[in-house]
Formats: sequence, C-alpha cells, structure tokens
Amino acid sequence: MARKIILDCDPGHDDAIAMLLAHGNPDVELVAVTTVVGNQTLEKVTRNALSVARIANITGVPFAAGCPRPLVRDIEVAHTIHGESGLDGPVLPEPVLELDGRHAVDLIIDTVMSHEPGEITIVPTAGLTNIALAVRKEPRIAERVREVVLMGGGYHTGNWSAVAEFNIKIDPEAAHIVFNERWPVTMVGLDLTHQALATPEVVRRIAAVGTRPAAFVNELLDFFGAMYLKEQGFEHPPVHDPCAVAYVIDPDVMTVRKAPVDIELTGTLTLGMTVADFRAPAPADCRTQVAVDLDHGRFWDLVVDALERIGEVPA
Ligand code: PIR
Ligand code: CA
Repeated sequence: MARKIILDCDPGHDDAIAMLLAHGNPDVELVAVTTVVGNQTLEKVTRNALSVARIANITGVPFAAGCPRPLVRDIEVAHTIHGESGLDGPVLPEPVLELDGRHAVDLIIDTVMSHEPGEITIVPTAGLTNIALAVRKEPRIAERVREVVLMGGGYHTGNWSAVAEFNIKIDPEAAHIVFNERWPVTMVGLDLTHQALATPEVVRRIAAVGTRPAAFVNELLDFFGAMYLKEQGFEHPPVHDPCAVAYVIDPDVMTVRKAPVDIELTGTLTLGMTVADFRAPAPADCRTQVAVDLDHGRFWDLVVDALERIGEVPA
C-alpha cells in the first residue's frame, strides 16, 4: 500500500520537485500539502505551491497555509537562492486550487488523528515551525505518526552558516522540539543532498520526457543551477527536498546511520547546528538517524519515472 505523506514545504525550486515526485510516484500518496514561511514569505510560498499543483495537475489534495514567521526568530528568507518570488525562473500559472480553510497546523493534526496509528508520515522540507506547533497543540500526534522524514541539517556541513543548514537555522527552536519528540526522525541533511546533483545527464533525461511538467523542472533547475554557481560555487545544483520524499518511497536509495542528534540553541557561531553523536553505537532508545550516502542513479530514476507517470498536463 502507498505510504501516506503530509508534505510541509516552502516552494522553493527543490520543494516544487519534491511535490512532483510525491505526486507522480505510486508508492507514496500525498494526503496534504502545507506551507510555512522559509525560502520566501508565507504568502509567496503558498501561492507557489498552488501554482505547482496546477502545473502537475494535482487535485483532490488539501493545501493549507501555516505559520507566517518562526517561533522566536525574525523572518529570514533565501532570496539569494530562490529569487524574489521564491520560485523565480519559470512563468507560473495562476492557481486554480483553493486553499483548505484550516490553518496548516490544524490540517496536520486532523490528518494524523483521523488516520490509524502508523499510517501517516510527515515529510518537512522547510523550517519546522508548523510541525513543532502541531505537536505542541496535539501531543498525541507524536505516537500516531509513523515517522518524520525531513530535509534539513547536516552533520558535517552548513549552507546558512559554516555549520548550520537553512531549514534548521531559520527556526532552531522549532527544530529542537521536533528532534526531541517521541517520533522517529530521519534527517536527510546536506551530507546527503549535496550528492543529489542535477548533472547535465540528469537534465538531458528530464528533457527527454518531453512534457510540460518535465520542461518546468528543467526551467527550475536552470535558475537554481545559476544561483548555486553564483552563490555557493557549485558546478551543478544539489536538489535537496526530493531526497526526503525518495527515502519514503525507497529507503534503499540511501544509507542511513542511527545517531543521537540535537539542535544547538545557544552557540554564538553554531546556532542551529545539528549535532550528531557518532562516538559510540547509538543507544537502543535512539529515535534519530541521519542519511549518509545516496545512490545517485536510483534517485534520479525515481524523479524521471514520476515525471513519465505524470505525463502531459493541459496548459
Ligand atoms: C536551499 C534552501 C535554502 C537556502 C539554500 N542556500 C539552498 C532551501 C531548500 O528548499 C531546502 O529545503 C533547504 N532550504 C536546503 O537548505
Ligand atoms: Ca525547502
């Protein structure tokens, strides 16, 4: 049976690709899409999510907007990577889907509580504000959720400081809540996602699909690649967020290692660092694991396969 997932995102070029992968792959079922401030303001990322839904012809899935700012910190957006709209590059269509009337936090809680225990997997690909608030508002979701598979953090590297990754750094208090809850957490961090490079061969494979959604992905990669070259000196852009979805689809697409992980909240140079303790074998009650190595070919096979299954979509 397909794994039911809630995608909590801030589209965002790689978030958009994560949406397409989740929509096109038959082994996962999108049961809700929620948005949160992150790469851009809540208003912008929410509109982007609805535009992407139109591009991929996603219907019958509730979309809800969540938190407009982090729990404690001021808003910090990633316009240097994702542009002023949060999804610069392609021309975005007017959304046709309407938002679910609920706040994202309530949609998350309602979705988890109305399914059987162990049925829902939460896949955050943005700051953890909504997820932290949801578990504070309804603590019973912590036992009911199958697992949290998130894109964020990095045990050996950062992208928003020397040691911190954007999704964790923009709301470290929320991340602290999520990493210390009773649910299992898989951290798909930069150590893993920096292996998910969109090489010229990947771009050719996507172009060969020959549909509007596939062309949209290559327009995203074009812009994202140019920004990554300019800002971070990457020859090819790392496509972070679909990696978390890919792990839910096929855990064998990457290797993972169990280790206690906690979030630095007081460091002056290390705020938002995901501190993983690899000194000894993880204790038996350890509920956190980190992604280590990606099977690059298998990962991109999943993305191309999802685009083929989505097929052509009316303009
Ligand atoms: C990507 C992001 C933010 C900043 C940079 N430099 C690159 C976004 C992506 O959407 C992804 O979820 C995560 N945050 C990677 O840090
Ligand atoms: Ca994201």
